[in-house]
Amino acid sequence: MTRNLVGTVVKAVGGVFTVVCNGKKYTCFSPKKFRYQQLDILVGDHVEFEDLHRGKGVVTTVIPRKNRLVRPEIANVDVCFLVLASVPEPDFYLADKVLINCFQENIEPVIIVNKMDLDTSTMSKVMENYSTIADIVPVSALDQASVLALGKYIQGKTVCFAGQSAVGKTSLLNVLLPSTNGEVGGISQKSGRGMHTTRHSSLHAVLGGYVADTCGFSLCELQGIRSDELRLYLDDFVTIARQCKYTSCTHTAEPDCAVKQAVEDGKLCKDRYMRYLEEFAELKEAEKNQY
Ligand SMILES: Nc1nc2c(ncn2[C@@H]2O[C@H](COP(=O)(O)OP(=O)(O)O)[C@@H](O)[C@H]2O)c(=O)[nH]1
Ligand SMILES: [Mg+2]
Ligand SMILES: [Zn+2]
Repeated sequence: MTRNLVGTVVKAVGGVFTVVCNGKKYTCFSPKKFRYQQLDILVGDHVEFEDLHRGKGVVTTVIPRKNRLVRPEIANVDVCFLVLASVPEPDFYLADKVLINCFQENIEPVIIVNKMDLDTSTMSKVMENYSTIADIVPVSALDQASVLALGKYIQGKTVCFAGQSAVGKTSLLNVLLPSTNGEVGGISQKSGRGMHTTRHSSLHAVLGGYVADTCGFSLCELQGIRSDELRLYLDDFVTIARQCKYTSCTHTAEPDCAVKQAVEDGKLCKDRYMRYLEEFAELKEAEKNQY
């Protein structure tokens, strides 16, 4: 007699899926019909599976996904830890892109300001730019307690990291997962081991939720957003824009623009608005070159 269970795929290697259900790991296989239907099973998928015996199972259903990241391939990401630091200096253009993508993918962004042991001025700069858009949490990878306080965002969720190289993503992950050995400083500790350099991303059970061990590269690039839609993905702009004279105001050349007014009144970060203008112009330019 078999029964069906529901679990989360935490690892996928060559058609073998590790599925966690009630804290227990099952080794599951994809049924043949999935292959014919070209149905993928991804890390992060919530699946129904038939519990066979001795911890083995066969997946019967992939529950509809909330979202799907491409690099790494992970489904159902709830939260993105966008890591910024004093060194390297924050790339706010990149941070804007991550925030826009999070908004589009229905992922809650949490901004982590790392390396607080080195500098505190970055924190105020980040607050100026983003305090109305996301929670901002100061941490240091050298201070375990500060990192473990991120647990409130992890509990019951699937989390991935994003951010520039060398801000400390791997270091923070290593504090969360003392058992895994990542690649601190960008130097692969696995390098020189041969051909199999492809990294399969996995989810790790941490503080009552799951954390991906590969950062969300695809969140760092804007894809398929038109210049005149960009304004719709900036949460703080959207609220203010209700007072613009034109409902489709792009906050560039239109008269009676509430967003421009908010910048003048010091209610919206000027730097953020200037970056918006640049990003808008960049998308516009790219659209011109398409035709
Ligand atoms: N002082 C200090 N150094 C840090 C901190 N977090 C990371 N680092 C250092 O910053 C460098 C890059 O860290 P890494 O985790 O590889 O960054 P990643 O590229 O974002 O994964 C390494 O030399 C780390 O030791 C921190 O909180 N404080
Ligand atoms: Mg790293
Ligand atoms: Zn406007």
